[in-house]
Amino acid sequence: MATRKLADYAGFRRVLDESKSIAVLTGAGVSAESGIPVFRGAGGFWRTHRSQDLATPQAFAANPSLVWEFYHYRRNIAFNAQPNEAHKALALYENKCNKEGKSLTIVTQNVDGLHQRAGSANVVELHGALHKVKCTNSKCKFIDENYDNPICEALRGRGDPAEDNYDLPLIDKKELPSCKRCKHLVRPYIVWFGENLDVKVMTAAREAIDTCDLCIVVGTSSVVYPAAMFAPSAAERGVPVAEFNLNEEPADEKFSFHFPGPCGSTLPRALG
Ligand code: BJW
Ligand code: ZN
Repeated sequence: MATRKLADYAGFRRVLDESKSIAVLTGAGVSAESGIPVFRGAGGFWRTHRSQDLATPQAFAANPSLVWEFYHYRRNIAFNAQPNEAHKALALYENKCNKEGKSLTIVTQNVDGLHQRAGSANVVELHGALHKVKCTNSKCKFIDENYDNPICEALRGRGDPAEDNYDLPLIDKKELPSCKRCKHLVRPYIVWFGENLDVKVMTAAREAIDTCDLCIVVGTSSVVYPAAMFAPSAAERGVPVAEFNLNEEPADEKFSFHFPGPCGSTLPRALG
């Protein structure tokens, strides 16, 4: 990448002003300044488990009690978190786009709902949402919204990795969250590793990426597919890609702009 494009706010501004259709791909880093742990690196552990080892259908089948404890912890953090300056800057900019007849779509890998709570309306949630559950009964599969905290009594006081409660007995399936319709066990409505993304969601995301004339990538390590291929595919078509990440180096050398640093500071400056 040419160094002139490092933190080139004026150059980015010119491209931004000319763009008509903006796709914004976000990852855990956009919510880090709201106090939500990222997945990889130091923040990516819950107790002794790597987060990505618990976010699998195999982990849930083997130990639904443990996985629900992990998600109770994650729900508690997300429900109590507040949108930060990066979420707010994106919501404000979407509003500006709407007034000017431009479009802005956020394609997020996050499941915390903070973009919507900041005021963004056009959001595609690639990996599901913490406030939703899905019935595990293959004849039912009912998807429901649920903001209860805790989601069931048996999870009360559980899940905090800072507390010395690692050795509590497992919660019986009958006491874990159950389906409103058929009473079977429900699971978090989250796309776990090895699971396919929802077809409609994937179509909406591809549409945003394939039609954009500017792609903005915020706070993602760009290692999890299919999201990891979105920005590179836009760059392949010659669309400028601007990355905002704590990392000094861009995730892909084809990206046009790189803004290193906390996106709660860099993004409002770039979009303001
Ligand atoms: C800041 C900051 C600040 C910090 N400011 N920046 C092709 C090739 C190889 C493998 C595969 C492939 N296709 C599919 C796979 C398998 C797998 C995969 O990609 N594996 C890779 C790890 C290799 N993908 C899947 O299984 C997906 N399914 C699928 O593709 O189905 C078809 C298929 C299956 C199997 C084989 C082939 C095809 C599903 C992926 C589902 C991911 N789910 C999770 C968990 C749910 C969320 C939850 O429980 O809460 O989603 S995993 C986890 O990673 C989570 C995240 O959304 C996702 C991405 O992480 P993200 O957002 O990038 O976070 P981090 O922590 O990695 O990075 C944070 C970044 O922010 C860092 O860069 C920091 O520097 C930065 N940062 N603070 C700015 N303040
Ligand atoms: Zn059901």
